[in-house]
Amino acid sequence: MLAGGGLLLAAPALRRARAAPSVVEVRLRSDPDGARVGFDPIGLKVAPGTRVRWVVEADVHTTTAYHPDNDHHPLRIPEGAKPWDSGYLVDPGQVFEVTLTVEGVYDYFCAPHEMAGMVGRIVVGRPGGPGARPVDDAAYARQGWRAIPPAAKAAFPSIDVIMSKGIVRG
Ligand SMILES: [Cu+2]
Repeated sequence: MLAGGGLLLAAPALRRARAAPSVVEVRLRSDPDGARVGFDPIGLKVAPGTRVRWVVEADVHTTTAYHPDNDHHPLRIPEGAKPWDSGYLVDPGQVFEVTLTVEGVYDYFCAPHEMAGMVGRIVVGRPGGPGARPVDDAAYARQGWRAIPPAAKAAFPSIDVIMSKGIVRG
């Protein structure tokens, strides 16, 4: 009887261990003229280990981490986190995925639409790291990094709002 009871207690833990990682979806949107573009949601709070899936809805986009490895853009993801760059996503329904494990703030942009302010922000666990600090183009210039265009700078949702709402729509 004792052995049987022990097995019952162990079963839920086994199920949890085998569960797939949670996935959140971000749409890459555009109106028919390409005049209004954006990530939806633009801001997200997720747990470490969450898989983020970007899905093309319309137009051509990328999802590209703010990281010097990505054509000298400034570092705005946690130190030690792996940068990503989807390359051009051209077909509706096309997806690109990353799993975010390091805690902190991740800022990213769409290469063809960064000037138009197409950026996104994901907070993994607790906010911290370079993405949690204000944009500082003068400091970026000293590192040989690019400036962040004004429309992009203005578009980042605030970390406080992301933390309180969990999801922020553009
Ligand atoms: Cu875009």
